[in-house]
Amino acid sequence: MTTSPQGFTDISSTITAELEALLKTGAAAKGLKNLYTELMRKAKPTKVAIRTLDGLQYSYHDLSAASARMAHFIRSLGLAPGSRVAARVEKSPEALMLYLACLRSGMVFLPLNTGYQSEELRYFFNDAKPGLVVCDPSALGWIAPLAKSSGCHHVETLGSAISGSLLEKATPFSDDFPTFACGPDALAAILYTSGTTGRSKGAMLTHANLASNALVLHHAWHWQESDVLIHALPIFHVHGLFVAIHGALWAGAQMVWMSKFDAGAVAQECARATVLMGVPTFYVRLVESGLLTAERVKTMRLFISGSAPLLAETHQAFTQLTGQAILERYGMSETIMLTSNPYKGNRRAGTVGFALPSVELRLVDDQETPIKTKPGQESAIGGVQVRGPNVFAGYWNMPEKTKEEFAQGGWFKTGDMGQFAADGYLVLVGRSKDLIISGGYNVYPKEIELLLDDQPEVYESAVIGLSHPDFGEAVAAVVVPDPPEAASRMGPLDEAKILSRLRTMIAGFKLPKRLFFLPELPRNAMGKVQKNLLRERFASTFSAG
Ligand code: MLC
Repeated sequence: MTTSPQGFTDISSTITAELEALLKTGAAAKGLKNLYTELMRKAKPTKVAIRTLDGLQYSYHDLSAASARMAHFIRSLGLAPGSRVAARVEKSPEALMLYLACLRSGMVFLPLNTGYQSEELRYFFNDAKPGLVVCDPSALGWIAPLAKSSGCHHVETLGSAISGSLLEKATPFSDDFPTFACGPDALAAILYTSGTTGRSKGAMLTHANLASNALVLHHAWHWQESDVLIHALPIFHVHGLFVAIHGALWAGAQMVWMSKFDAGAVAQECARATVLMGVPTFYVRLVESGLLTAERVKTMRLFISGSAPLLAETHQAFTQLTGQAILERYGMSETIMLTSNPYKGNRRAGTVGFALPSVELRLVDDQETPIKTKPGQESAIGGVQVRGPNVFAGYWNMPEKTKEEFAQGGWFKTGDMGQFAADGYLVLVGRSKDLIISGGYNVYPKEIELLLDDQPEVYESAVIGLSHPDFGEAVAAVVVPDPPEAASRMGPLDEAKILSRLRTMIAGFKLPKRLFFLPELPRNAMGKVQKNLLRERFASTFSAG
């Protein structure tokens, strides 16, 4: 079954016409030349684009001028369009300017989580071969040698307090830059996502992928120039970088910029903003804070949640407090946004709504045969597959992996299992991939198991996700010591010793929050570890406080 743009019927013809104009390259059509141009089309130069909590204001002219200077600087390094620019920098308006500079100059932006440690960065640098690496000044000492050993000759710094060599070196350049007409299929960004084998894959997103999704969301969520978005997400992932920032810029709207999520600060800004985007943890913490009331959020028109499942109880508690229903949507790095609950209709808890206009969505059975659904009847459960202008161009340097992830006819296999409710809402019911989503970050157990298995005290391990009141799921590991009989003697000291070693190897959000020692792992007749039994056994670890 393929869904129609149910829930979006009032805007789907406008979107179809605008998308056709945007994506066609013929002389008569507008034709997408560079995403940057589209993002700034509605920008009024003197309007404030970003306001920070320290009282700094950046106009649209400031974004354009600073990104022009950075674009000139990047080009002055001799980097050709298509070169990768890796950024492991703290969130700041200048970091956004760097992203815009990359778009304008035709570079491929490679944003990296600020929690990534040296072994993670070594892999990304060796795989993507960036022509320029930009990092926080405090990390230069260890990142520069890593970049150089991957063959990168240019390393600059960018600090969160308007500091760093990138800004110094870009300052002398002109604040006017002719945005490069790279065309719709040029790569705009590579986003690394871990995988079931433990090896990260770089999802390649084109200017057309990003522009088409921004256009669709602009209409689906009724963005207005008068909107004020509370931006409290990190800007190294699809959610904060593309969904949130593109939404605001495309509309010529304003962002209130927070370096990280803080329930008190967000609640305060709710008194004058209009839109908030967050992961479920944001909403759990906002509900817990007790700071939100209908009166406090009366200027707010839209609360959006994504990147992880929002519990129905959080959805309901939020509505009870504020009188507003959170709009849950569904997406991933490879596809940007796929579905959304309706803006005008019923935003139903526990569902991710309908396929967005231009996105085709189907469910398939184990044999990859599309599941047929009768109107008015709930469908069978199946693997979710998607197609559309938003679907990425493949994994960097991994043609075989890319082929595996697409079914015949260009359908991308999301790895999620879903079911259509009788009235067409999509409900996600599980994952076919072994994946944990903690506070909106994806963690692939295999990556952590490989590291654990390398530890001298460890014979083998199984990494699982356990229900967690704040993060939704939290990473935990069950470890069989070497020798297995030592399990009963292992205790908190061993746990701390192993975790402190892992802490230097992986970003903090991937670090298991608990280790359990067992003499053996439960296996089925085929020898496969039965993680469901481990999840059951340790289910109350975090929920019991
Ligand atoms: C931080 N920590 C986490 C964590 N975030 N642990 C597990 N899961 C997380 N998500 C750990 C840190 O390593 C640290 O450990 C401790 O918690 C406190 O760190 P912090 O920085 O103070 O945490 P906090 O500010 O509370 O951050 C929690 C959070 C943040 C939920 C606000 O993680 C966040 O902003 N998440 C959003 C992720 C996101 O943007 N995802 C979008 C992916 S795109 P220690 O041991 O050092 O104290 C995508 C597609 C789509 O999925 O559809 O959107």
